[in-house]
Amino acid sequence: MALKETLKQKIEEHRPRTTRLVKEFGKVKIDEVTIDQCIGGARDIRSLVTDISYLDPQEGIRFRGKTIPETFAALPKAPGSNYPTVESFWYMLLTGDVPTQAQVDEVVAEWKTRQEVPQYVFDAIRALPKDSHPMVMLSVAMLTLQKDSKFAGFYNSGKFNKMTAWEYVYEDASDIVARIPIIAAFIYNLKYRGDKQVAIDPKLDMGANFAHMIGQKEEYKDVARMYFILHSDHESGNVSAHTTHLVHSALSDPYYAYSAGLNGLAGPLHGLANQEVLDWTLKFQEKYCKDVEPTEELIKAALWDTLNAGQVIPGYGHAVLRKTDPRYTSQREFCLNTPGLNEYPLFKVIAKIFEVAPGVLTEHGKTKNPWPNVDAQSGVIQMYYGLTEYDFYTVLFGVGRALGCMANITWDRGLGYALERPKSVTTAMLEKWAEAG
Ligand code: FCX
Repeated sequence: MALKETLKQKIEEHRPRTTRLVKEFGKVKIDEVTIDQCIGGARDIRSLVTDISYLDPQEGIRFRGKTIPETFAALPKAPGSNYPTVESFWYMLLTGDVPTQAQVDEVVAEWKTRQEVPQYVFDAIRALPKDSHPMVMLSVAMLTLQKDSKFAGFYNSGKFNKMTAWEYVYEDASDIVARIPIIAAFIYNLKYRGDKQVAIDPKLDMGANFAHMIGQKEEYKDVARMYFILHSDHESGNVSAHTTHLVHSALSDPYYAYSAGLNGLAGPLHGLANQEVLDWTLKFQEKYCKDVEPTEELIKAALWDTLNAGQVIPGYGHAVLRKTDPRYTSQREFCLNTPGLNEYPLFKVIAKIFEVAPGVLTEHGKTKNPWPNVDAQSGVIQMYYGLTEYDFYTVLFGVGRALGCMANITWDRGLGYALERPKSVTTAMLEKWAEAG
C-alpha cells in the first residue's frame, strides 16, 4: 500500500481514540500550573499531544517508541551504507511502522516527483542581500512557495472539509521535505561556492543527493543521512516544533507554518546554538591553544570567562533533558568510529570540553542540566568534512527538523486538533493568587 493510503488507514483508526478521550475523559486532570511555570516559559506543563516522538528527561528522545540506536538498527539501510535513508525514516515518523525496502523505494521515487523547485524560489533568494543569514534565505524560500500550497488551495476551493483536510497538508508536507534539501543546497552553493549550482542526481536518495549537490565526498552521504534523522524531531514543546504547530493551528498552510518554525529555530538558545558552539570553540582555540593541546585548565578558564561575562555555554543545558543528549552521544560515537575524525584536533577539543564543562556548570550552579545537547557535537563533524561555513549549520538543522514538524502537522489535521489559544492572566491576578496561597 502506498504511504498516503497507509497513513489514511492509521489516521482513521486513531480518530476514535482522540474523540473518546475528549468526550468521555475530557475533564480528567493531567497537570496543574504554578506561578513560576507561568512566568518561566510554560516549562514542563503537559499541554500538547504528539505520537511522533517522546522526550524522556533521563533517556532522551524516542522516535515512534524507538531510541536512536533502535531507529538506526530497525530501518532498511541506504545502498552500500550502515545508515538508513531519510525517506525510510519519514515513512516511520508518519506511520509508526518500519517500512519494507519496497515501501522505502516508493517514497524515494515519490520524492523525486516532488523535488523540483520552481525558479521563482531561486529568484527570491537571489534578490536578498548576499550577506543575509542563510536561515533568512531558507525561511523566505518557504514563504515564496506558499502561493502554490495545496492546503491553501483546498481551503479556498469552497469544498473545505475537516475529515480530508489532512490529505492536503500531507501533499504540502511531502513537497516541503522533498524540496528543502534542494533549496538548502542552492543557498549553500550561492553563498559559499561562488554560485556553482549542481543539478539533482535522480539516482540518489535524499541524503546522498544533498551531499552530491553541495560538492561533498562519498563519506558525507552518511553524515547527511545521520544528521537529518537526528535533528528531525524532539517532541512538540521545543520552539520550532511548537511554533509550526501553533501557526498551523490557525489553518495557516504548512509553508507559513514552517517558515515561522524556522524563524524560531534561528534563535541562539535553540538551533543557532550549533553555529555558536563552533564560534565559541574556534575563538577558544585561537586565543588559548594555537600551538598547544587544550588542557583541562585552559578549557576551565575559557568556560569561566564566558560564564563570568553573563553568557551561556553554547551546546550545554536543556529545557527537558537531565542527562547527556543521546543525539550528542550518537554523533560522538560516529566521530570515535571514523578513522581520521577520531584524531581531528577540533574533535579532541570538543571531547575535552565534554570532560570539563559539566563540572564547571555544576559549580556555577545555575543550569538544571550541565550536560551537552545535540548542538555541542554536530558542527565538528561538518568542519571535518570541509563544511566550514558554520553560519550554515542551522540550515542543516532546519532541513532535518522539517521531517518532524511536517509529520506532526499532518497528524494535527488528521486528528482535527483545535486552534491553539492558551489563556493569559495579569500580574495583579498572580499577586492576588500568591497572597491567597
Ligand atoms: N550556560 C550557562 N548558563 C546556563 C546554561 C548554559 N549552557 N544553560 C542554562 N543556564 C542558565 C540559564 O540561563 C538560567 O539562568 P538565569 O536563571 O540567570 O536565567 C539558569 O541556568 C536555569 O536555566 P535552565 O532551567 O537550566 O534552562 P532553560 O530551560 O531555561 O533553558 C537552554 C534551556 C537550552 C535554553 C539553556 O540550557 C541554554 O541557554 N543553553 C545554551 C544554548 C543551547 O545550547 N541551546 C540549544 C538547546 C537545544 F538542544 C536545541 O534546541 O537545539
